[in-house]
Amino acid sequence: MADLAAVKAALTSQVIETPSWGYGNSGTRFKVFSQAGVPRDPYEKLDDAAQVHAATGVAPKVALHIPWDRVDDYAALARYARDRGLVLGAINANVFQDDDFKLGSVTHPDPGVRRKAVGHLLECVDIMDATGSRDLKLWFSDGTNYPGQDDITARQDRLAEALGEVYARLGDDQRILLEYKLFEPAFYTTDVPDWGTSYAHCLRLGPRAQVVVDTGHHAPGTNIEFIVAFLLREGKLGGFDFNSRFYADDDLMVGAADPFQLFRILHEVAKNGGFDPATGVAFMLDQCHNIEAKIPAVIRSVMNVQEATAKALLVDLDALRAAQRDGDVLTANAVLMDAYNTDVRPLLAELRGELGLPADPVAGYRASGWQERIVAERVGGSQAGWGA
Ligand code: PSV
Ligand code: MN
Ligand code: MN
Repeated sequence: MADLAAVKAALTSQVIETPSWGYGNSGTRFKVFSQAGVPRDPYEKLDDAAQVHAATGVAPKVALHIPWDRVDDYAALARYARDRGLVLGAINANVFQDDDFKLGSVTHPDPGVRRKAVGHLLECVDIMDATGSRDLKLWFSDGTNYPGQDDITARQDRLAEALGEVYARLGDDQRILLEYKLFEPAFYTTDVPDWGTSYAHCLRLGPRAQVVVDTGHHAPGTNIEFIVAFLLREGKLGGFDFNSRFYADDDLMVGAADPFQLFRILHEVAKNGGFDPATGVAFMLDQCHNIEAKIPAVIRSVMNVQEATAKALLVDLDALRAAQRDGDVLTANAVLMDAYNTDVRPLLAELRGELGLPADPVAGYRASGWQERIVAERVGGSQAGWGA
Protein backbone atom coordinates (compact mmCIF):
# COMPACT_ATOMS: atom_id res chain seq x y z
CA MET A 1 0.00 0.00 0.00
CA ALA A 2 1.25 3.46 -0.85
CA ASP A 3 1.62 5.76 2.17
CA LEU A 4 -1.32 8.20 1.95
CA ALA A 5 0.35 10.92 3.99
CA ALA A 6 3.36 10.79 1.66
CA VAL A 7 1.07 10.92 -1.36
CA LYS A 8 -0.65 13.99 0.02
CA ALA A 9 2.67 15.65 0.84
CA ALA A 10 3.93 15.03 -2.70
CA LEU A 11 0.71 16.42 -4.17
CA THR A 12 1.01 19.52 -2.01
CA SER A 13 4.59 20.21 -3.03
CA GLN A 14 4.05 19.66 -6.75
CA VAL A 15 4.29 22.86 -8.79
CA ILE A 16 2.53 23.08 -12.14
CA GLU A 17 3.71 25.93 -14.33
CA THR A 18 1.14 27.56 -16.58
CA PRO A 19 1.97 29.30 -19.87
CA SER A 20 1.24 33.00 -20.35
CA TRP A 21 0.09 32.24 -23.89
CA GLY A 22 -2.62 29.89 -22.59
CA TYR A 23 -4.48 32.93 -21.28
CA GLY A 24 -4.46 34.91 -24.52
CA ASN A 25 -6.26 34.52 -27.80
CA SER A 26 -5.03 31.71 -29.99
CA GLY A 27 -6.22 29.61 -32.86
CA THR A 28 -5.28 27.43 -35.75
CA ARG A 29 -3.94 28.59 -39.07
CA PHE A 30 -7.57 28.72 -40.19
CA LYS A 31 -9.01 31.05 -37.57
CA VAL A 32 -8.33 32.77 -34.30
CA PHE A 33 -11.50 33.01 -32.23
CA SER A 34 -11.43 35.99 -29.90
CA GLN A 35 -12.81 35.61 -26.42
CA ALA A 36 -14.21 38.38 -24.28
CA GLY A 37 -12.08 39.41 -21.32
CA VAL A 38 -8.74 38.03 -22.49
CA PRO A 39 -5.64 39.81 -21.13
CA ARG A 40 -4.39 42.87 -22.94
CA ASP A 41 -0.85 42.72 -21.58
CA PRO A 42 1.47 40.44 -19.59
CA TYR A 43 0.28 41.95 -16.31
CA GLU A 44 -3.28 40.87 -16.98
CA LYS A 45 -2.05 37.40 -17.93
CA LEU A 46 -0.51 37.20 -14.47
CA ASP A 47 -3.80 38.34 -12.95
CA ASP A 48 -5.48 35.39 -14.65
CA ALA A 49 -2.73 33.00 -13.63
CA ALA A 50 -3.25 34.13 -10.04
CA GLN A 51 -6.86 32.96 -10.32
CA VAL A 52 -5.67 29.52 -11.42
CA HIS A 53 -3.32 29.38 -8.46
CA ALA A 54 -6.05 30.58 -6.08
CA ALA A 55 -8.34 27.79 -7.29
CA THR A 56 -5.78 24.98 -7.30
CA GLY A 57 -3.01 25.98 -4.89
CA VAL A 58 -0.34 24.29 -7.03
CA ALA A 59 0.16 26.70 -9.95
CA PRO A 60 2.28 29.59 -8.67
CA LYS A 61 4.67 29.62 -11.66
CA VAL A 62 4.02 31.31 -14.98
CA ALA A 63 6.12 30.83 -18.10
CA LEU A 64 6.72 33.84 -20.31
CA HIS A 65 7.17 34.01 -24.08
CA ILE A 66 9.41 36.69 -25.53
CA PRO A 67 8.53 38.87 -27.43
CA TRP A 68 4.84 38.18 -26.77
CA ASP A 69 5.36 39.21 -23.13
CA ARG A 70 7.77 42.04 -23.80
CA VAL A 71 7.72 44.77 -21.12
CA ASP A 72 10.04 47.66 -20.31
CA ASP A 73 10.86 46.48 -16.82
CA TYR A 74 11.07 42.74 -16.19
CA ALA A 75 12.05 43.14 -12.57
CA ALA A 76 8.82 45.11 -12.09
CA LEU A 77 6.88 42.31 -13.80
CA ALA A 78 8.49 39.81 -11.42
CA ARG A 79 7.49 42.02 -8.47
CA TYR A 80 3.95 42.22 -9.82
CA ALA A 81 3.91 38.42 -9.95
CA ARG A 82 5.28 38.11 -6.41
CA ASP A 83 2.61 40.49 -5.11
CA ARG A 84 0.03 38.03 -6.41
CA GLY A 85 1.69 34.96 -4.90
CA LEU A 86 3.27 33.99 -8.21
CA VAL A 87 6.78 33.60 -9.57
CA LEU A 88 7.95 33.88 -13.14
CA GLY A 89 8.96 30.56 -14.63
CA ALA A 90 10.61 29.54 -17.87
CA ILE A 91 11.47 32.15 -20.45
CA ASN A 92 10.42 30.83 -23.85
CA ALA A 93 12.45 32.25 -26.69
CA ASN A 94 10.86 32.99 -30.04
CA VAL A 95 13.03 32.73 -33.13
CA PHE A 96 10.24 31.62 -35.42
CA GLN A 97 8.06 34.65 -36.11
CA ASP A 98 10.38 36.92 -38.03
CA ASP A 99 10.73 37.05 -41.81
CA ASP A 100 14.49 36.70 -41.42
CA PHE A 101 13.95 33.23 -39.98
CA LYS A 102 12.21 31.80 -43.04
CA LEU A 103 15.09 29.39 -43.70
CA GLY A 104 15.98 28.89 -40.06
CA SER A 105 17.26 30.81 -37.08
CA VAL A 106 20.33 29.42 -35.33
CA THR A 107 20.85 26.95 -38.20
CA HIS A 108 20.30 29.48 -41.00
CA PRO A 109 23.01 29.39 -43.69
CA ASP A 110 23.55 33.16 -43.35
CA PRO A 111 25.78 34.05 -40.37
CA GLY A 112 24.01 37.43 -40.08
CA VAL A 113 20.68 35.75 -39.44
CA ARG A 114 22.28 33.35 -37.00
CA ARG A 115 23.73 36.31 -35.11
CA LYS A 116 20.30 37.90 -34.88
CA ALA A 117 18.83 34.65 -33.54
CA VAL A 118 21.58 34.17 -30.96
CA GLY A 119 21.17 37.82 -29.99
CA HIS A 120 17.55 37.12 -29.12
CA LEU A 121 18.49 34.07 -27.07
CA LEU A 122 21.08 36.07 -25.16
CA GLU A 123 18.50 38.78 -24.55
CA CYS A 124 16.28 36.08 -23.07
CA VAL A 125 19.04 35.23 -20.58
CA ASP A 126 19.22 38.92 -19.65
CA ILE A 127 15.48 38.76 -19.01
CA MET A 128 15.98 35.66 -16.85
CA ASP A 129 18.49 37.60 -14.79
CA ALA A 130 15.86 40.28 -14.20
CA THR A 131 12.95 37.95 -13.52
CA GLY A 132 14.88 35.39 -11.49
CA SER A 133 13.82 32.65 -13.91
CA ARG A 134 15.79 29.44 -13.86
CA ASP A 135 14.96 28.04 -17.28
CA LEU A 136 15.50 29.16 -20.85
CA LYS A 137 13.20 27.02 -22.95
CA LEU A 138 14.29 26.67 -26.54
CA TRP A 139 12.12 25.38 -29.30
CA PHE A 140 13.50 25.82 -32.80
CA SER A 141 11.24 25.69 -35.82
CA ASP A 142 14.42 25.26 -37.88
CA GLY A 143 14.52 22.67 -40.61
CA THR A 144 14.07 22.22 -44.33
CA ASN A 145 11.17 21.42 -46.62
CA TYR A 146 12.99 19.94 -49.58
CA PRO A 147 15.74 17.38 -50.08
CA GLY A 148 18.90 19.24 -50.98
CA GLN A 149 17.66 22.54 -49.53
CA ASP A 150 20.51 22.70 -47.00
CA ASP A 151 23.18 20.53 -45.49
CA ILE A 152 21.91 18.45 -42.55
CA THR A 153 25.22 18.14 -40.74
CA ALA A 154 26.23 21.76 -41.33
CA ARG A 155 22.98 22.78 -39.67
CA GLN A 156 23.84 20.59 -36.67
CA ASP A 157 27.22 22.34 -36.46
CA ARG A 158 25.54 25.75 -36.50
CA LEU A 159 23.05 24.65 -33.87
CA ALA A 160 25.83 23.38 -31.61
CA GLU A 161 27.76 26.62 -31.99
CA ALA A 162 24.74 28.77 -31.12
CA LEU A 163 23.79 26.61 -28.15
CA GLY A 164 27.37 26.75 -26.90
CA GLU A 165 27.36 30.52 -26.96
CA VAL A 166 24.09 30.72 -25.04
CA TYR A 167 25.18 28.05 -22.57
CA ALA A 168 28.35 30.03 -21.81
CA ARG A 169 26.19 33.03 -20.94
CA LEU A 170 24.04 31.14 -18.36
CA GLY A 171 24.33 31.93 -14.68
CA ASP A 172 25.18 29.15 -12.23
CA ASP A 173 21.53 28.52 -11.36
CA GLN A 174 20.18 28.78 -14.89
CA ARG A 175 19.46 26.02 -17.38
CA ILE A 176 18.79 25.52 -21.04
CA LEU A 177 15.80 23.29 -21.66
CA LEU A 178 16.04 22.08 -25.24
CA GLU A 179 12.74 21.02 -26.75
CA TYR A 180 12.36 18.68 -29.71
CA LYS A 181 9.55 18.31 -32.17
CA LEU A 182 9.05 15.69 -34.82
CA PHE A 183 7.97 18.02 -37.62
CA GLU A 184 6.20 21.29 -38.40
CA PRO A 185 6.71 23.91 -39.62
CA ALA A 186 9.54 22.16 -41.43
CA PHE A 187 8.36 19.02 -43.17
CA TYR A 188 11.43 17.32 -44.65
CA THR A 189 14.07 17.71 -41.94
CA THR A 190 13.76 19.30 -38.53
CA ASP A 191 16.99 20.25 -36.82
CA VAL A 192 15.89 19.06 -33.36
CA PRO A 193 13.33 16.41 -34.27
CA ASP A 194 13.61 13.97 -31.39
CA TRP A 195 14.84 13.41 -27.86
CA GLY A 196 18.03 11.78 -29.06
CA THR A 197 19.12 14.89 -30.93
CA SER A 198 18.22 17.10 -28.01
CA TYR A 199 19.98 14.75 -25.59
CA ALA A 200 23.16 14.66 -27.68
CA HIS A 201 23.35 18.46 -27.76
CA CYS A 202 22.59 18.74 -24.05
CA LEU A 203 25.23 16.15 -23.22
CA ARG A 204 27.87 18.13 -25.10
CA LEU A 205 26.77 21.39 -23.51
CA GLY A 206 27.02 20.19 -19.93
CA PRO A 207 24.96 19.65 -16.77
CA ARG A 208 22.94 22.83 -17.12
CA ALA A 209 21.38 21.74 -20.41
CA GLN A 210 18.49 19.32 -20.24
CA VAL A 211 15.80 17.91 -22.47
CA VAL A 212 12.21 19.05 -22.29
CA VAL A 213 9.54 16.57 -23.35
CA ASP A 214 6.53 18.18 -25.00
CA THR A 215 3.97 15.41 -24.98
CA GLY A 216 2.49 16.61 -28.28
CA HIS A 217 5.71 16.42 -30.25
CA HIS A 218 5.95 12.72 -31.04
CA ALA A 219 4.87 10.34 -33.74
CA PRO A 220 1.64 8.48 -32.93
CA GLY A 221 2.35 5.42 -30.85
CA THR A 222 5.67 6.68 -29.48
CA ASN A 223 6.37 5.27 -26.03
CA ILE A 224 6.90 8.60 -24.25
CA GLU A 225 7.26 7.00 -20.83
CA PHE A 226 10.32 5.12 -22.06
CA ILE A 227 11.90 8.43 -23.09
CA VAL A 228 11.03 9.89 -19.69
CA ALA A 229 12.50 6.93 -17.80
CA PHE A 230 15.67 7.02 -19.89
CA LEU A 231 16.20 10.76 -19.47
CA LEU A 232 15.54 10.64 -15.74
CA ARG A 233 18.05 7.85 -15.36
CA GLU A 234 20.62 9.98 -17.17
CA GLY A 235 19.79 13.09 -15.14
CA LYS A 236 18.76 14.84 -18.34
CA LEU A 237 15.02 15.33 -17.94
CA GLY A 238 14.59 19.06 -17.53
CA GLY A 239 10.84 19.09 -17.65
CA PHE A 240 7.60 18.64 -19.51
CA ASP A 241 5.47 20.68 -21.81
CA PHE A 242 2.15 18.99 -21.12
CA ASN A 243 -0.73 18.96 -23.56
CA SER A 244 -2.81 16.43 -25.49
CA ARG A 245 -2.71 15.43 -29.10
CA PHE A 246 -4.91 13.37 -31.32
CA TYR A 247 -3.08 13.91 -34.62
CA ALA A 248 -0.14 16.32 -34.39
CA ASP A 249 0.84 19.29 -32.24
CA ASP A 250 -2.76 19.84 -31.18
CA ASP A 251 -2.03 21.62 -27.86
CA LEU A 252 -5.27 20.36 -26.31
CA MET A 253 -5.75 20.08 -22.56
CA VAL A 254 -3.36 17.62 -20.93
CA GLY A 255 -5.03 14.41 -19.89
CA ALA A 256 -7.94 14.96 -22.25
CA ALA A 257 -6.93 12.71 -25.12
CA ASP A 258 -5.10 9.96 -23.28
CA PRO A 259 -5.19 10.06 -19.48
CA PHE A 260 -3.67 6.59 -19.36
CA GLN A 261 -0.59 7.79 -21.22
CA LEU A 262 -0.27 10.69 -18.78
CA PHE A 263 -0.47 8.22 -15.90
CA ARG A 264 2.18 5.98 -17.46
CA ILE A 265 4.49 8.97 -17.91
CA LEU A 266 3.98 10.16 -14.34
CA HIS A 267 4.44 6.63 -13.01
CA GLU A 268 7.97 6.73 -14.44
CA VAL A 269 8.45 10.15 -12.84
CA ALA A 270 7.23 8.85 -9.47
CA LYS A 271 9.25 5.63 -9.61
CA ASN A 272 12.46 7.44 -10.55
CA GLY A 273 12.33 10.26 -8.01
CA GLY A 274 11.20 12.92 -10.47
CA PHE A 275 8.66 14.46 -8.08
CA ASP A 276 11.44 15.36 -5.68
CA PRO A 277 11.84 19.11 -6.29
CA ALA A 278 15.62 18.60 -6.00
CA THR A 279 15.66 16.78 -9.37
CA GLY A 280 14.47 20.00 -10.98
CA VAL A 281 11.88 18.47 -13.29
CA ALA A 282 9.60 21.31 -14.44
CA PHE A 283 5.94 20.39 -14.88
CA MET A 284 4.81 22.93 -17.42
CA LEU A 285 1.69 23.21 -19.51
CA ASP A 286 2.07 24.19 -23.16
CA GLN A 287 -1.46 24.58 -24.37
CA CYS A 288 -3.74 26.88 -26.31
CA HIS A 289 -7.43 27.11 -25.58
CA ASN A 290 -8.97 28.00 -28.89
CA ILE A 291 -12.62 27.06 -28.43
CA GLU A 292 -12.99 26.56 -24.69
CA ALA A 293 -12.99 29.17 -21.91
CA LYS A 294 -9.36 29.77 -21.07
CA ILE A 295 -9.00 30.12 -17.30
CA PRO A 296 -11.27 27.16 -16.48
CA ALA A 297 -9.42 25.15 -19.12
CA VAL A 298 -6.08 25.87 -17.43
CA ILE A 299 -7.62 24.93 -14.08
CA ARG A 300 -8.98 21.70 -15.57
CA SER A 301 -5.53 20.94 -17.00
CA VAL A 302 -3.85 21.48 -13.64
CA MET A 303 -6.41 19.12 -12.09
CA ASN A 304 -5.76 16.52 -14.80
CA VAL A 305 -2.04 16.57 -14.01
CA GLN A 306 -2.83 16.31 -10.30
CA GLU A 307 -5.18 13.36 -10.82
CA ALA A 308 -2.63 11.49 -12.90
CA THR A 309 0.07 12.36 -10.36
CA ALA A 310 -2.07 11.04 -7.51
CA LYS A 311 -2.67 7.77 -9.35
CA ALA A 312 1.04 7.47 -10.15
CA LEU A 313 1.90 8.02 -6.48
CA LEU A 314 -0.64 5.38 -5.43
CA VAL A 315 1.14 2.59 -7.29
CA ASP A 316 2.16 -0.01 -4.73
CA LEU A 317 5.83 -0.12 -5.68
CA ASP A 318 6.70 -2.92 -3.26
CA ALA A 319 4.03 -5.15 -4.74
CA LEU A 320 5.02 -4.11 -8.25
CA ARG A 321 8.69 -4.89 -7.69
CA ALA A 322 7.89 -8.22 -6.05
CA ALA A 323 5.76 -9.23 -9.02
CA GLN A 324 8.45 -8.06 -11.43
CA ARG A 325 11.08 -10.08 -9.55
CA ASP A 326 8.87 -13.12 -9.70
CA GLY A 327 8.24 -12.69 -13.39
CA ASP A 328 4.53 -12.48 -12.55
CA VAL A 329 3.40 -10.49 -15.54
CA LEU A 330 -0.29 -10.43 -14.72
CA THR A 331 0.15 -9.33 -11.11
CA ALA A 332 2.63 -6.62 -12.09
CA ASN A 333 0.22 -5.26 -14.65
CA ALA A 334 -2.68 -5.53 -12.20
CA VAL A 335 -0.80 -3.52 -9.56
CA LEU A 336 -0.34 -0.73 -12.05
CA MET A 337 -3.93 -0.87 -13.28
CA ASP A 338 -5.27 -0.86 -9.71
CA ALA A 339 -3.65 2.51 -9.17
CA TYR A 340 -4.81 3.83 -12.53
CA ASN A 341 -8.37 2.71 -11.89
CA THR A 342 -8.54 4.34 -8.46
CA ASP A 343 -10.89 7.30 -8.31
CA VAL A 344 -8.57 9.88 -6.77
CA ARG A 345 -11.04 12.74 -6.92
CA PRO A 346 -12.23 12.27 -3.31
CA LEU A 347 -8.62 12.23 -2.11
CA LEU A 348 -7.86 15.46 -3.98
CA ALA A 349 -11.06 17.10 -2.75
CA GLU A 350 -10.13 16.15 0.81
CA LEU A 351 -6.62 17.52 0.36
CA ARG A 352 -7.96 20.77 -1.08
CA GLY A 353 -10.30 21.08 1.89
CA GLU A 354 -7.36 20.66 4.26
CA LEU A 355 -5.53 23.43 2.40
CA GLY A 356 -8.51 25.78 2.39
CA LEU A 357 -8.98 25.47 -1.36
CA PRO A 358 -12.26 24.88 -3.19
CA ALA A 359 -12.98 21.14 -3.35
CA ASP A 360 -13.93 21.68 -7.00
CA PRO A 361 -11.52 24.27 -8.41
CA VAL A 362 -13.51 24.93 -11.60
CA ALA A 363 -16.67 25.55 -9.58
CA GLY A 364 -14.64 27.70 -7.19
CA TYR A 365 -13.41 29.82 -10.09
CA ARG A 366 -16.90 30.14 -11.55
CA ALA A 367 -18.23 31.30 -8.19
CA SER A 368 -15.45 33.87 -7.77
CA GLY A 369 -16.97 36.37 -10.21
CA TRP A 370 -13.58 36.89 -11.90
CA GLN A 371 -14.82 35.92 -15.36
CA GLU A 372 -17.67 38.44 -15.27
CA ARG A 373 -15.27 41.09 -14.02
CA ILE A 374 -12.68 40.66 -16.79
CA VAL A 375 -15.37 40.50 -19.47
CA ALA A 376 -16.71 43.83 -18.21
CA GLU A 377 -13.38 45.52 -17.61
CA ARG A 378 -11.06 44.32 -20.34
CA VAL A 379 -12.15 45.85 -23.56
CA GLY A 380 -10.05 46.89 -26.50
CA GLY A 381 -7.59 44.56 -28.06
CA SER A 382 -5.70 41.47 -27.24
CA GLN A 383 -2.07 40.80 -26.60
CA ALA A 384 0.39 39.46 -29.16
CA GLY A 385 0.78 35.74 -29.30
CA TRP A 386 -0.28 32.82 -31.47
CA GLY A 387 -3.29 34.91 -32.41
CA ALA A 388 -1.29 37.96 -33.40
C1 PSV B 1 5.46 24.98 -31.19
O1 PSV B 1 5.37 23.62 -31.48
C2 PSV B 1 5.30 25.14 -29.72
O2 PSV B 1 4.06 24.55 -29.43
C3 PSV B 1 6.43 24.50 -28.92
O3 PSV B 1 5.90 23.37 -28.27
C4 PSV B 1 6.82 25.55 -27.92
O4 PSV B 1 7.09 25.04 -26.64
C5 PSV B 1 5.60 26.44 -27.92
O5 PSV B 1 5.25 26.46 -29.28
C6 PSV B 1 5.84 27.81 -27.42
O6 PSV B 1 6.87 28.46 -28.18
MN1 MN C 1 6.21 23.03 -26.21
MN1 MN D 1 4.26 22.48 -29.66
